[in-house]
Amino acid sequence: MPPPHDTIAAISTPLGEAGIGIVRLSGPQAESIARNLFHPYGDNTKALNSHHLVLGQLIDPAQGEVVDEVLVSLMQAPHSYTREDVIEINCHSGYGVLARILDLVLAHGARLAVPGEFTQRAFLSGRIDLTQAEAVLEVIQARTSASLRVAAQHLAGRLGQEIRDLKDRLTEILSWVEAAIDFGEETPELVCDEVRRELTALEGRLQVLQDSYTQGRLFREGLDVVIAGRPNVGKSSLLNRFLQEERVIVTEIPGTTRDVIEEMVSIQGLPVRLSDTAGLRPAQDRAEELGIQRTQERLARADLIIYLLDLSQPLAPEDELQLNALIGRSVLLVLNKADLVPVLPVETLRSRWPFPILTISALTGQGLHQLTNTIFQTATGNGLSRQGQIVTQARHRQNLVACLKFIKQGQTILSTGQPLELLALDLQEAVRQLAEILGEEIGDDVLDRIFAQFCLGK
Ligand SMILES: Nc1nc2c(ncn2[C@@H]2O[C@H](COP(=O)(O)OP(=O)(O)OP(=O)(O)O)[C@@H](O)[C@H]2O)c(=O)[nH]1
Ligand SMILES: [Mg+2]
Repeated sequence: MPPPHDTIAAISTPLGEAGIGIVRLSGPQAESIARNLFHPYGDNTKALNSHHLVLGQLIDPAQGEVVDEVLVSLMQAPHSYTREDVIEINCHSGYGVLARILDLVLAHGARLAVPGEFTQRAFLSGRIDLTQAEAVLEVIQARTSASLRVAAQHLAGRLGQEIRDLKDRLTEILSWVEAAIDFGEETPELVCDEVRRELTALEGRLQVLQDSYTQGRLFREGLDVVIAGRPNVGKSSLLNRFLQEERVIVTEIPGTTRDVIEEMVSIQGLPVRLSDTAGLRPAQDRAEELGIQRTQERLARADLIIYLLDLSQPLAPEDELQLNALIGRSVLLVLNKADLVPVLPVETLRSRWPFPILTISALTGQGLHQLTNTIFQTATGNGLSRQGQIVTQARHRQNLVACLKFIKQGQTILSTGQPLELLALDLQEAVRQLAEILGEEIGDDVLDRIFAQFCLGK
């Protein structure tokens, strides 16, 4: 793909009223466009040195009218985000100011960037690999400190480095196999043994990376937790407890919540999408029927279900039906209203359903700490891994799965004594899968799909 030669521009901060907004330009004309519009205060000769911030006025040359007082920085190629000349105009943030400055730079020769185009240029110029480009979006979207930590490691290129290591190792093994093919008949058994041993070691490392996606997905997308149960058991009260605010209406009237209410919370650094739902019972009108339908849809795709029971009430037939339907799913059976006199037969619950049982009071907060611990443990197994690289992107996982498949095929070829040419083909494919993760061999359609997820100005 040839490097782009036009100059792009976009508003890089959210459109709205705020202290600072930034219009960014990248490309060969960035500096000259800025020089046309920007009038530094004081000594002009020192203006726009690379990597310096300069204060002055942005003036519309057509009317000689001052648009805003701005700070402008020039980052000359190749020492910039895109490796092209980059200009950042720090103005005041407001719809009118930002739109006017953008219009002016467009009128002076820049083209409006498409979403993700700055980062795409950073990738195309070779400053970052594709895992790092994807990490930019991960950093922007990180909801908790733990998610951010993983994203920042990816941005720093740690995952890319690990993949490059694996790819180099695999390429070396491939070169042994190719050499053995060239030497023809006298293929030494020794080479095959060595190849087998090395491939097994690589399989182990690839498997660890592939498995890390179970956690990685959680960091990126969050854990989908649904609170369900009969009306009035305290589902909405529990959501409010988690959020520490009166987000949802709570009343003593059964059937208060009729829709799904979803909020993000951080549970020990884990991003959790927590949904309060309409209570499960035979619906009494059309709205409730639709609400209960939504509850069932949410239950079907939840990662974890908090099934709430009111321990001051006997078990209802609806509960039994629902709990039977949830066998095999990840469920916590949570008994609420621990501050009241218990009626619920806990031993019966324990003997009939395989779910962990916890007791809480959404009213007093009793047991909440243990509940959050259990949610965290259930989701992460042994807690969040702090060592090694974590794969967060489905795209990376797919390539890892394919890479492993080709290596396993290769091992079979070795152990069944088939021609080494076949092994070489599989290893070439395996290498190609890793190159795809890094973006070294990748179709434009895939690239477009990746960068289309970005916001404008990134
Ligand atoms: N004593 C006691 N009352 C509680 C507790 N949790 C909730 N309640 C009360 O139970 C009633 C129902 O609470 P909600 O949170 O609205 O229950 P819900 O499950 O969302 O009910 P629906 O929206 O109708 O399905 C309210 O009067 C709450 O104050 C608790 O731990 N102890
Ligand atoms: Mg409710």
